[in-house]
Amino acid sequence: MRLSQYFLPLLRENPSEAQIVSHRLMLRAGMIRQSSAGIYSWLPLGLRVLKRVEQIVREEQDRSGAQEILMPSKEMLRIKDRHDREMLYGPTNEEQVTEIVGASIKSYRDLPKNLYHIQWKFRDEVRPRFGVMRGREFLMKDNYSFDLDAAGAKHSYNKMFVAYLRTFARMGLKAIPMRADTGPIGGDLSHEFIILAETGESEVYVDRDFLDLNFENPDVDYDDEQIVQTIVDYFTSLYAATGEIHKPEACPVPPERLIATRGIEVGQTFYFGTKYSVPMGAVVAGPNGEEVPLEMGSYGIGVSRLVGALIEANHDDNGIIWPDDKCRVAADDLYGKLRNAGIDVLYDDRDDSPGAKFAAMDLIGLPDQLIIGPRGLAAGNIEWKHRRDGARQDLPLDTAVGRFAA
Ligand code: 5CA
Repeated sequence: MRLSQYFLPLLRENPSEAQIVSHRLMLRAGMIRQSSAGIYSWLPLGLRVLKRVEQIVREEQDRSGAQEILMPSKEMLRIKDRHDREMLYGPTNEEQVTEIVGASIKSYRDLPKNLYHIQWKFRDEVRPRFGVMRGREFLMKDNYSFDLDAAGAKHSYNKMFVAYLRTFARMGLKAIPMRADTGPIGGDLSHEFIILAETGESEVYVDRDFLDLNFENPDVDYDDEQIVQTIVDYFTSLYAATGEIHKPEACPVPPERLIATRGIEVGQTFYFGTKYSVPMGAVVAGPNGEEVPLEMGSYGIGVSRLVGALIEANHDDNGIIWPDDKCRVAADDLYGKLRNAGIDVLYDDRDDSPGAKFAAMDLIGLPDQLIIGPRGLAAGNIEWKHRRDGARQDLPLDTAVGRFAA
């Protein structure tokens, strides 16, 4: 696309209504335009980003075994009935999906099931603010798991927990799962996935050691209950709680190890058992023919909020810096292959600028430098630089190992 033809209404000035950096940059970069309080139009650049975020969310849902559906969008809509009485649509789709599954699934043999949809929600928030972070209209992925018993429901919960870790890790975000209040949705087990950020709306308390955990994409066989449970245990072994449930007197972490800060909630998981299925009569025939109410959980991700959260985590004074992990994946892979081929490699995997890395490598003087950058990589190439004469040449990535394994 030629920029001369692209609809990209950039703003020169900082819009006065935008208090946080993501809101400012989304308006200035022509990604969104406000329509009314907490409601935005998504312009070409913003929509492109939103769709990519949505696609990552979708791929990880599908990978975990959840199946996509689409339910109607009217939620938290205050309407007046014919007698002028206030009416309120349910705030999420718990009831609707329980009705669908309850009416369609009759036997325990058809379980478990996990259905998700990605749909615009409307919530008449008291204080919409911070752009897409707290909107009145926002894009949410919500899904609902149905199991025969509590053990099955726990496995479904754990699978979603891991799918969330994978989803956020793929976006380069460190979203910490924290014990959370279940709020109006109810139930006894809930986690909020929260990215630490001073501008976040949630108050959080986290064991400092959490920051050292490895959040890289866990590779997982979702059917293996033990592996899934192990990953959940690893990420719940350290203390992390939201302000609503944190009690200083009951906190197991000594004060010097406890970080009190703020964060952006990008997802939440709930296990609520039979809270909806019993009153709605959503039952299946169990193995002995008896009626068993469905065990349920629900799980949400703020897809449009994630666009703001990504910018909060990836910007500098000049603007947005979209995360790009292609180079790191290629570099990790090449490093592994070179080592396997018995080649002695020093891999500069530090979070530094390219200039700083080139300078350090010249300083220490290793004879060959392999440089992986986004442009070359797109053409399948890396750059090979000789330290002695400074000569550089492109090398097809797939020939690199053979070239050095002489
Ligand atoms: N039914 C459950 C999960 S399916 C539910 O509604 N959960 S929720 O209320 O926690 O919302 C899920 C996610 O949507 C939140 O974690 C948050 O990331 C996002 N979200 C909630 N309210 C807003 C809002 N007003 N603006 C933008 N994103 C929001």
